[in-house]
Amino acid sequence: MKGRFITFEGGEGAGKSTQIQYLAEALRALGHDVVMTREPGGSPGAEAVRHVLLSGAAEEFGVRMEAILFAAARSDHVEELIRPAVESGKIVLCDRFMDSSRVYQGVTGNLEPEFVTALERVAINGMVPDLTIILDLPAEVGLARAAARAGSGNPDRYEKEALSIHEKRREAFLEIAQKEPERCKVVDANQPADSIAQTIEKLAIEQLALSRLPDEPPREKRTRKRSSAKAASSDITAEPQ
Ligand code: Z5A
Repeated sequence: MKGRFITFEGGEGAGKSTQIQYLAEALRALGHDVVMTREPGGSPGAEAVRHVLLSGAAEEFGVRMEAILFAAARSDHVEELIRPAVESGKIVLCDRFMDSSRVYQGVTGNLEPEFVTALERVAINGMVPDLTIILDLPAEVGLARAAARAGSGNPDRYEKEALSIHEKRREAFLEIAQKEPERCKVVDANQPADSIAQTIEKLAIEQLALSRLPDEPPREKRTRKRSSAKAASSDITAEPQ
């Protein structure tokens, strides 16, 4: 069976990492094989690029350069980790993905939409999430959570930006959800973590059921079909000898 790909999006401190942990636990309890990952990063190549991006080392070269680096990291992550995991039947939970590029580099980075779309197409190479959870809360609440987080140290490249920019990102995520309501579900993140977790678990289970692949035909039927249609080579590849 093909697995599933679920992404979590939202502003800083929205609770993405916390909620991924909750959902992973819930899905594992149902017997699913779950992989948790994040962007930028998630594969060795992408993790190498992560530091360059979050330290601010690439900032002086401009947002176009940063966007290309995010896309390079995403391409490696997709091909090395996400696609193989989903194809082998696992459920991949990813902390940020393509919508973060649309919002951070596209909307608040002021990059032309055509450029962002072209990078996205190359980077994801068809790997569109089955479900995207958008954790929504006022930017100041998220920033306060991120600042209060134990051991968070200095704010990173993005955390240090003005509140108005963070609010613009919040609006941009909500706009994506409005345009793609099938894929994107907005969850109020200004609640206790365990009630948010319950909402997400329900959403994820519903969405997985909706997109469940049809059951494979019974084994004896497939065998009969193969022997009666020797000329059809695609049938032969359907089952190992
Ligand atoms: N970026 C980009 O520009 N373009 C891209 O394409 C991609 C990313 C992929 C990645 O940073 C940065 O890269 C990001 C955008 C940019 N900007 N920044 N900064 P990151 O990975 O270091 O950080 P993040 O993705 O923003 O996540 P975060 O700040 O670590 O937050 P979070 O994962 O959403 O939240 P959390 O760690 O689960 O929770 C934060 C704190 O709040 C923590 O102490 C929790 O215990 C607490 N918490 C969680 N839930 C609750 C509730 N419900 N109530 C109260 N407290 C809570």
